[in-house]
Amino acid sequence: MNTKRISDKMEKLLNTQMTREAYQAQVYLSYASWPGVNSFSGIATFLYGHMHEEREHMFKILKYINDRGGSAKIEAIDAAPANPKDIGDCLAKILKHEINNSKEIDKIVNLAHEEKDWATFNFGQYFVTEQIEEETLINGIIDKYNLTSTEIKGNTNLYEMDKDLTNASQ
Ligand code: OFO
Repeated sequence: MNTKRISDKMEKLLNTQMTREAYQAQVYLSYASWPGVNSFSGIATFLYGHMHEEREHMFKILKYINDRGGSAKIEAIDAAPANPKDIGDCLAKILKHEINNSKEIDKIVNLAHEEKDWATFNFGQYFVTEQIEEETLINGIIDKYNLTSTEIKGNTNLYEMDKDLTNASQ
């Protein structure tokens, strides 16, 4: 019996987002490995944590598609971008990835609203909230980074910030 409870269009959009979450994880993985080999182990730990979070998002969407009678398709993931120039560039690029991702999440919520697919609309709210948290978190870290790297000469404060991030919330 066909028990599919999402439209074909929604199934396609969710599948695209599932692969995008896998890509987000690739971005964090690559950006975490880079400070890791450059002695910023706190920043690396923080970014590895986010890599795991993005993978959980990917799995959450996979499960939702299948639970609604659709079919999750595992597709190729784009390669992670090139290494950033420095920590500031790394953080700025992460924020940009998150903002772009938020726009993609909005497409799901918009379509769900248009189709009166309230189950997916409700499902999408988790990601809307998550994106608000992530953008705010990264923005806050960028503010700290700007303070530490421009207000005081030398890397003492950058070192302190790196230690801070080891225990920062994900
Ligand atoms: Fe940036 O968290 Fe996934 O969606």
